[in-house]
Order: sequence, then structure tokens, then C-alpha cells
Amino acid sequence: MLDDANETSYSLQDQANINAVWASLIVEECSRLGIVVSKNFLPLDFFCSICLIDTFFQYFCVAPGSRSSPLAIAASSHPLTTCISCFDERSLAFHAVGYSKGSHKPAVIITSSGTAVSNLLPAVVEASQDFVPLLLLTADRPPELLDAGANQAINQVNHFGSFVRFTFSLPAPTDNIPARMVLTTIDSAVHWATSLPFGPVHINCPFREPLDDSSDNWMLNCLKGLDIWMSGAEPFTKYIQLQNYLACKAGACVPMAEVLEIIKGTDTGLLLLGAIHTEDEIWAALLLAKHLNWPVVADILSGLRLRKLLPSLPEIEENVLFVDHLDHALLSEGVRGWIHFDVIVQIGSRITSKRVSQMVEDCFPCTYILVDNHPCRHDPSHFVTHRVQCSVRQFVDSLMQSQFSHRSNKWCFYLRVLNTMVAWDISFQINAEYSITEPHVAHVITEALSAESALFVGNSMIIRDADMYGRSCKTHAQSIAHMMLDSELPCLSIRVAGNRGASGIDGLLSTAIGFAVGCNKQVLCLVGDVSMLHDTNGLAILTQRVSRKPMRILVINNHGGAIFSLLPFADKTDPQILDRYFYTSHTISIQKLCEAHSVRHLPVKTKVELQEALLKFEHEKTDCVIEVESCIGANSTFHSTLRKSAQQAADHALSILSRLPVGVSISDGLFLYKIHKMNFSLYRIQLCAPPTSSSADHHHNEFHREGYILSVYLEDGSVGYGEVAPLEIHKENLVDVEEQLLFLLHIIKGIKIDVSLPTLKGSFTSWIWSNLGIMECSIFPSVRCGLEMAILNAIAVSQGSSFISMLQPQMINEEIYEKSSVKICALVDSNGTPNEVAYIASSLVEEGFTAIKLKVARRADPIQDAAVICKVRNEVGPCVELRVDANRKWTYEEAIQFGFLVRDCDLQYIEEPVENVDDIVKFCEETGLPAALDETIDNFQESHLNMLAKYTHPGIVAVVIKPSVIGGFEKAALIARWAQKHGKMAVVSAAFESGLGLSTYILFSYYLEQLNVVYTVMNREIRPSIAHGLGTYKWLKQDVTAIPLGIHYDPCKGFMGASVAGAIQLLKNFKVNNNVIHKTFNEEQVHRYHLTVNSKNFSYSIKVHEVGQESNVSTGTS
Ligand SMILES: Cc1ncc(C[n+]2csc(CCOP(=O)(O)OP(=O)(O)O)c2C)c(N)n1
Repeated sequence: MLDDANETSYSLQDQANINAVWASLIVEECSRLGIVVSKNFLPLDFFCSICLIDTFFQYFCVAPGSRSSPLAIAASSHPLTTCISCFDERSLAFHAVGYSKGSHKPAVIITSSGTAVSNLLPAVVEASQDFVPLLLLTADRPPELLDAGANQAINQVNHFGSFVRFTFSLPAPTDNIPARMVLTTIDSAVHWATSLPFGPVHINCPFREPLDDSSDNWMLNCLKGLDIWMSGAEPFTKYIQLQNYLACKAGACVPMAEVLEIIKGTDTGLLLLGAIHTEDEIWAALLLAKHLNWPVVADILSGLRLRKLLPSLPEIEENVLFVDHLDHALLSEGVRGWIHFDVIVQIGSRITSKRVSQMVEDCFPCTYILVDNHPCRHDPSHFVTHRVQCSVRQFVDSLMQSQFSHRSNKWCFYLRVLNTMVAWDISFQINAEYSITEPHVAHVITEALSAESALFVGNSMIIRDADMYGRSCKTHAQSIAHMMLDSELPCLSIRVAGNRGASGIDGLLSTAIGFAVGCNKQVLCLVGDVSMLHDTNGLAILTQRVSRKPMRILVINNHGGAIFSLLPFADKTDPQILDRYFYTSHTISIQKLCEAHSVRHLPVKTKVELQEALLKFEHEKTDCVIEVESCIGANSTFHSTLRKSAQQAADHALSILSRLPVGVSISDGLFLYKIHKMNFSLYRIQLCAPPTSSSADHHHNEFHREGYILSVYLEDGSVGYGEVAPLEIHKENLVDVEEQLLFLLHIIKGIKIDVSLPTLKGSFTSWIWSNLGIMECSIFPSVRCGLEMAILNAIAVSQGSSFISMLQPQMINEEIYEKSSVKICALVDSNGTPNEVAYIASSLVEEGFTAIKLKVARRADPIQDAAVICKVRNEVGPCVELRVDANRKWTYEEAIQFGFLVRDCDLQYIEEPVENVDDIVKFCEETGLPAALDETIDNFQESHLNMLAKYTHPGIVAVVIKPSVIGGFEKAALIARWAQKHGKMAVVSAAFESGLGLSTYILFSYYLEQLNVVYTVMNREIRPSIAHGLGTYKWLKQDVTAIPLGIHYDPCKGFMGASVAGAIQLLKNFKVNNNVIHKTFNEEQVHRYHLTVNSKNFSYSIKVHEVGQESNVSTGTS
């Protein structure tokens, strides 16, 4: 360092002219101050790590110009500075803002005179409003050239008005003034910039000619008094601030003691985290959250909204209750009326969500404590009752010394349920949408971030979407795992920055690049297209890779300003006016802009492409622009769907909470019910005929159906029943399921049941994994279906409600149930001649059926099948809905042959016409006939939503859903919602279950019908009621219950329908008919169980056989 300083003193005396002397003094002092600022403004522990990565001490952003050349030359030739340049001062200044945001050190901007200076204003405003230190060195004409018509001369004094913390116009350099004055001016300016409230400072620097290094004698004695400075490496004036907060520890400071008392005294506190700028402050905030045990609403800029969690510590999120989806929960009027906080502690000034801010207003009067290190008022609603001016660390320090008693966690419990249900809903909606959406980008973005990355969020929709739909996700990084475990803190935070000082859409790209330099991380920048176009000159900065890691810039291109489509006036304004004056719709090619700047560009049109692009570029060494294609109209519709659905989910949560049994203990978090025990019984009932799926030859007249009835007992004495009855169409058989049920029988005792299971939006899947420890892929579909059935029925009994009211609590209305029925489709095996089959079909029509499904593809020739269908259509007339089911038994040619022959039969659909599922769409196109999926969805290996994406073709008009084959009601509901969303019929189908399974399917079908009504209303279309495939009830000669199924002709509706009230009663009063039970398994009798786990990459099997006395149990595994 000394050597460098000596070098400076040496070169000072050697400078050709006084301009160069002053310019070198300015640059050298800035360089020295860069180090001091690092030491003073970063926490000590953090400083060490910063120093290691900091390859330069002062960052100069230099715009070209002649008047500023002394400064530009001095900066660019200084050994300890880093310089970057851009022809566009506005972009350059934003870049400087970004750097200062990232590094917490003021970047220095050098510009020429004239409008070059004026172009700094937008960035100066942002810096001022967001407390970002910045030093502006603007070259100027000397006074004699001002106001005299000289070129490029404007009044630059006080040019930035109140937006700068300090402004000073130096005299033009002269040896008549001691050069020390230059140093003290810089010191003073930087002191202002880095004193609270941080902000920009301006030094105007007039220069007389010569502006180059031509010799012009100057007097060395102007350097008088600089000896010590020249021989050292310190700034000339050292500013020392005694921080008065040191004395203000809890208790020692009266106002702080009052704050402590308030915090201690509340039951309903909320910790609101606004923008937090450094990693250590983020950690401090997290510590505080854990210590207070209050619910936390973390803004996207807090760094704690997009958390990375360790999968090995699933319980860790339970330590801190993050109410990430409060914004969308507040869409529910019920939630708005119910939610209230007595004390709100807000850390950091800015809150992105308007709804959360509105909620804070609605909580008034309450105690509202705002903590931030600057002294400015950040209280647009004028509610702040206590303004604590200190850093987050200081505040947390003072609170950590006190203990807080947690009197009631009921509040937290309610919020947790609410948040979880809204979160599931949002995830479901986003995942169910096949095409890539803007909320999807926000939803998955955390996955693209690692400990080494940071996020810069643009304005407009981007920041709002990230705040509303961003989510935490799991990380597998071992190093982080250790870090988290050591600190006992639950997660890794992701540093997030944005330009929220003035929320401009200008300069975002440049700021992001500066932020990447300043924080020295791999920055992912999200911006809208108009924002990008506003700052394309940022691309010119991007291509000068100076001391920074590669960046990913993700542009969401909806071809205009989509935010305006979400504003209330959008519906009422002429689309052309909207397009032109609000959206500023455009067709500018971002790809070509990138090409022009030689920046890598990657277009993204699908979710998979996005994932691949983010992954690909995470480890690449070059910068890239990823352009996600979007569209204003679709974005607006999807946001509206998300809002409506989240509101319903919040209402649903409230209704679950409001119906919790009085006096119920909520000490177990979300788990309200405990399973006392489970048992299961093998039943065998007579059928009238063999199931249509049966392949065996039936020479005798006795046909049977076997399966298990599960009984799940809750600790409060409620019992719920479920049915597990695999057939040939299942992959598992009775022996398999018996093994698995034995396993369940042992592990299920004492397991808690999550209150949110009835939402059917992923809750069961996560419950089975996190509570039973069973991977989704290992539980047999029929077992999962029976288990879901039994548990849902048990909760219904415990709540004194019904299966249907639980799924759709808003609809509880006994009177409506009394009048409601579910349309049933009759099933015809269609063995026999055309006449025989037609006779059976017309008898069914006479009975009251208006929908019939006929099995086909069992004859040698599709021509024969076609003859049967034509005959049936002839007999039953045109009004009956006719469906046929080929069970994938035809080759493509056979299917086509059949299709052409039945073209005039007005089939509602042909189920699985072709053996090769990839041909199904082709079949629809070639024949013009509608088709339905059945076996296709049964065989899905990966995520149903991903697989279904292939079948949006309008020729596929229905999806036939057998809950026991696809693995339960949660999956069935997911597929049904997908179908409804895409305008297809969701048809529930039984697999020859008993009255128990059928009753549950009747209620489930009714639930889906109600969901369909929602779509009908939303899309203003007419969707007739759907006939469900529950006609198998006709096969039952015997049943597992004595209560008959209420399936009759419904004269009001004009179809054969299953009574909803009847199904509810059957389930409510369900008693097992012991005559059909052959064996019962309960825990006391069984000591042997087996679980096979099959996953993509591994497979294993656990067999446990218990031996000996219960008091002395030993287990053996093989
Ligand atoms: C400098 C500036 N000019 C105008 C605005 C007003 N404004 C807010 S959002 C927006 C449109 C932004 O469009 P885009 O970046 O494409 O994002 P999107 O709305 O599509 O998410 C505009 C013009 C602003 N915030 N800042």
C-alpha cells in the first residue's frame, strides 16, 4: 500500500498541469476512501470475506467526454481502481447504483458537462430514495464560460436539487488554492454519502483547458501540508462517528424498554420483513423470527421469501411460521375480517404487497414498530407508533436478551393452515397450467438460485409475481447443510435486490449488472420486456465483463406493459387505446438486440425449456439473455384464475377452521386428529355376472368379488371406512395389498392427521411421505385410494359432516343434497348378437338410463362391433348418450375401420380406441370421432399434469378416472380439474367396488360436478351434467353393507341418478355386513408385514417379522 501511496506522491509532482493534479488527488482519495468505507460499513465478520473477493477498492463508472478527461485519465490509470464505461450516462449511473447496492460502497460516476449530467437524474433519484451511496463527479466549464453561450455549458450547480445529500461545486483547478481542499471536499462528500441516511452526493468539477496532458506550469507549494497524506494510505480527513446506540441496550434505554414490554405483552404479533440488504442482517432477522415465535411475512426483498430448505430437516420450517401467501389469503373477505394483529414489528422499509399494507391499515389501531437504520419517514399510512432507528443486528441484539413467553399458538396454527391451503392451491393452479406462465417463472425461480447466486427483480409485474408466487425450495448442497445445522437456523436466504426507491422501469438491466459486480455473486436478473427496451444500453455494459461472475438475464416478453391489463380500468378501456397508450405493445426483437450486442440469447416457450435454460446457464461462463415468451391477455386471465382460486382456498381454510371441534388441542400444529388404530377385513360378495374386465372363462354361474374393508379409528372414537379391492386391471393383486395393509396397520397407530387433507391438492401426498414415511411411488394405488377414503370418512364423522361437505365446505346444504343426484351411465358387456345387445340397451333406456357405455373390441372383427353399435343406436334412438370402450384392444387399422363404420352413430366418445396411445390424437383427426382417455392415465409414470399435457387436442373429449387405479381421490381430483380446465369431461368410473366404494365415488362425482359448475360460470358456457361410470352397481348381488344404494330414475332431472343424500347416509351409518367378511386383521394378531419400494433409480423390499412377547420385541429384516 505504501508503495502505491509513494507512487502517487511521486506522480503528483510529475503531473503536467494543475488539472491533472486535482484529478489525481480526487481519484486517489476516492480509492483510499473505498477501503475505509468497506471497513466502516460492513460488519466485521463479513468484511473479511468481502476483502478476499474484492479485487479493487474503488469502482469508477466513466462516461466519455472531453471536459471530464482529466478525471477519466486519472481514474483509468490508477492501479487500485476498476473502471467501466458506457456512452449512455443514464444506464451508466444506474449501473453505479447497482454496484453500490451490491457492495454497500459508493461507486463513483464521472461525466462530461451538459445534458450528460442531466442524464444522471433518474439514477440519482433512485439512489436517494433507496438510500444508496453514490459519488457524482461531473465535469463542467469554468465560470467564465457559463451563461455566455459556450458549447455544452449548462447550469450544473445544484443540478440534482434535494435528491443529493451533499453538493459542492469546486473551483476550477488552480495552484492558488491548497490542494488539501480537494481532499477534504471528497472526504466530506463521501462522509455524507455514507452517513445515515445514505445517498448520492455531487461534486461539480469545472476544468479550464488544457484538458489533456500538455504541460502547463504549476506551483508545487500548493501541495503544502500533504506530506503525511502522501507518505501514507489513509484519507486526509478521517470521520469518526460515535454510535449512540451502543448505550441503548435493552433496559438501559427507556423507549427501547417500552418497545420490549409491548412485544412481550402481545399474543397476536406479526413480524413483517421488508427490504433487507445484507446477508448478516437477513440472518439477524431470521434469528429474531425464531426468537419471537411470531408469524412472519417476508417480502421478496427481505431475502427470506425465496428460502432454500434442507430436505433432511423437514420439520425445520415449523420453527418459524412464514406466512408466504398472506397476500393471496387476503383476497378472501372472510380472512380480511378475521385477521388482526395487535403488534406489528416491521424490519426494513418497503413492503411490496398492497394487500398486506392494506391489512396493516385495517389492523389499526395497533402498535406498529418500524425498524430501519435510516431516519426517514417510511409510513405512507401514518401508523408507525414506534420508529426504531438502528440496524437489524442492533435491534435483534437488544431483543435476544429477553425471553418471550408464547401464550397462545392457536393464532399461529390458524395462520399455518390458511397459508398451507392457499400455497397448495397456488402450486396446483400453476402446475396444472400446461403452458408457461409468468407466475410459473416466479414459482420456480428459487430452483435456479444457489448459495452463490443473488436475484435482481425488475419492477412492474416481475416483483409482484415473485412476491406473490415465489416459494421456498429444497437444496441438496452439503456445504449449506452443515452451515444450517451449525447455526440451528432453518434455511439459506437468497439475497434479493430491486430498484424500489422510485420503482422506475428505467435502468433496471444496468442496475442488475452493477449489482452483480458489487455483490460478486452470480446474479439472476428478472425484467419485463418494456423495462428491457427502456435500458437496452445496459447490454453495452453487459458486454464489458469487469470483475464479475456471469449473469443470467431473464426477460419475460409479453410484448408490452402487462401490468396495465390487471388494473381496474383495463376492462373499461378501448383495447386500441390500451394497446397504444398503456401496454405500448411492440414487436421489437429482443433476440436481434442481443445479436447486435453479441450477447447470447436463448428463447424459451415451454416450462421444460425454461428449466433447461436456467440449468444450462447456471454453470456457463458467459452471460446470457433468456427470453420467456408470454402474452398480455393470457397472463391477465391466468392471474385472475389464480386469484379466484386462492380466494376459494382461503375461504375453504376458514371454514375448516371454524368447524374445528370445540376444545380441540392444537398443540400438534396442523394435526388435529390422531389415529387410534386401523384394522381391515377381507370380504367376498356375490356378483350377478363376471366383471367386464375379467379375462377368465366363466363356466359356472357364481361370480364373486373380493376386497378389503379398512376401518380407521380416530382417538375421539370416530370411525371411517375405506375399500381396497384390486382387480385384473390393477397392477397389484389381493396378496400384494394384504402385505401392504399389514405394514400400514403397524405404522399407522398414533399417526396424526393433517386438517388440510380434504383439500386434495397435494396434501395427502406430502402427508403419506412425511407422516407414514412411504414414498408416493411405493404405495399401491388401490391401497392409497382405500386409505384416503377411510381417512376422509373418519374426519367427516369426527366433524359430524359428510365426505362431500369436507371436500367442498362452502356448499354444506343438506336441502340441496336431498334434491341432488349424480347421473349414472349404464355399462353393457355387449356379448351377444346385435339384436341381443340392442335389446339389453333399450331395456336400460326404459329403466331410465340416458347414457350407456358398451364394451367393444372383444369380437374377432371390428365390423361386428360396428354392427352392434349401429343396431343399438337404432334401437335406443338419438337422445341417449352412447359411449364405447375398446380398452386399447384394436390396432390402429382396426380402430379406423370401426370408426368409419360408426361415424353416423353419434357416439359421445370412444374410450381408448387404439393399442398405441401415441395414435389416439391421429385417430381423432382421421375419423373426426371424439375419444376418451382411460388406461392412458392409469399408466402414467411421472407427474400426471406433465403427461396430460400431450392430450389437450380437442378430439379428446373426456378423461375416465378410476380412483382406485390411479391412486386415490387426490390424484383423481387433479386429473379432473385438468380436464375441466381444458373443457373435457371428467368421468368418474368404478372398478366393480362394493356399495362402500360406490357411495364414496357418487359423492366424489358430485364434488366434481360442482367444480364443473364453477368453470361453466367462469367461461360463460353451458356444460351439461356428466354421466359417471358407476353403472357397475348392477353387478352387485350381495353387498358389504345392508343399506341399499339410492340409485333410481330421477323424474325431475330425467335420468338415472344416484342420490347424494343416500350416499351420505350410507357412509354415515355404515355397518359392515359380517356375513360377507371372511377374515379380519388387527394389530394384536399380526406380526408380519412387508413393503416394497420402487423408484426410478432404486428398489428395495422390507419384510418384518415380529417374534417373542410384546414386552420383548425383536425384529428381523430380510
Ligand atoms: C421510468 C418509468 N416510466 C414509466 C413507468 C410506468 N410503468 C410502470 S410498469 C410499466 C410497464 C412495464 O412493462 P414491462 O417491463 O414489460 O413489465 P410487465 O408490465 O409486462 O410486467 C410502466 C410503463 C415507470 N414505473 N417508470
